[in-house]
Amino acid sequence: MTGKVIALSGGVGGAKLALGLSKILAPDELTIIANTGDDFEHLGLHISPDIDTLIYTLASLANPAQGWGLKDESWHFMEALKAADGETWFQLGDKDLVTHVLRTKAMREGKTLTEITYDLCLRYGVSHKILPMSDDPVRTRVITAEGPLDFQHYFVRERCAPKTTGFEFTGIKEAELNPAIEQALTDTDLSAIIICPSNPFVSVDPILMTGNMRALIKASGAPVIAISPIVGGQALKGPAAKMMQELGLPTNVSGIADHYEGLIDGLIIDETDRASLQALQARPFKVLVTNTIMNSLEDRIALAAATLSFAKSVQSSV
Ligand code: FO1
Repeated sequence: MTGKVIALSGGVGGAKLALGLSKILAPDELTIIANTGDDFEHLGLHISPDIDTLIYTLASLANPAQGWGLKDESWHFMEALKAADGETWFQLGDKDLVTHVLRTKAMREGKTLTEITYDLCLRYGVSHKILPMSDDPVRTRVITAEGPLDFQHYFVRERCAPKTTGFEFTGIKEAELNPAIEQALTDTDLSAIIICPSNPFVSVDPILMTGNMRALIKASGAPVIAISPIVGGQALKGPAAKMMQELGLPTNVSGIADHYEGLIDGLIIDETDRASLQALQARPFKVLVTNTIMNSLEDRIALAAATLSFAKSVQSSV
């Protein structure tokens, strides 16, 4: 692919595709935009789970079983915290803790999240650009039948059990889009915008809702390609399918198509959902059916390559 590529990503699922893209594209050809709505303050530390998942994944340091946190981790801090009757519902490994301590210290010294993310990328040897959607705080809250819950309280502490009735993104109206994102979106060499297979409601929407992100995407003229995070009516990871069901939306690829219609030029669905292809062909975007399940590194690279060539074919037919 010639030209530059932007990928919008949440945590684990999105990071898998971002890794595949990073194996094909040079550092100056790929910009990854990270959701920061999952960020929170915990035990006095600023935690940015999606940024860290992206850094650790691209550095090949992520815990392969969880997808988040570091591999070969030790848990002495959590054991000591438990013995001290501290809050242990959110697991912070000893090595991972260093990232949160460094970020929190740098924030207190007045550095922006963008600068801190750049420094962390250098520290972990990640040369592709990871940009937080904003340097201003945005906090996702899941509105549930039991009341609103901060995202990590809903996701980790309550294990996504409460019924979802909606979402709110505290600070989103005031948050300024990261200026480096605006620069990337107005680059005349931009050739594709990829929406990774992340949760559309709590990972991708906060990015799309920040500042003039949607208008900049439209104005860029670059093909926008989304990869469905729903395969065979199930989310590969996380609560996307449960949320769709509880919100009364179709829990399948057509629900994803509804969500992104008007924004995307192409949708990639898994082979499992091939039967949905005919119905989707009536939509105002192109559809590619391929394997989207990314178990191995080869799967991630193959989906990244298929996404880039699909973007190219979508662009040339516009
Ligand atoms: N996810 C969990 O399910 N349980 C945890 O205890 C947990 C700890 C954690 C610590 C650091 C970090 O960067 C991520 C962590 N995650 C944990 C993942 C995170 O909550 C979610 O994957 C994302 O917010 C959703 O994209």
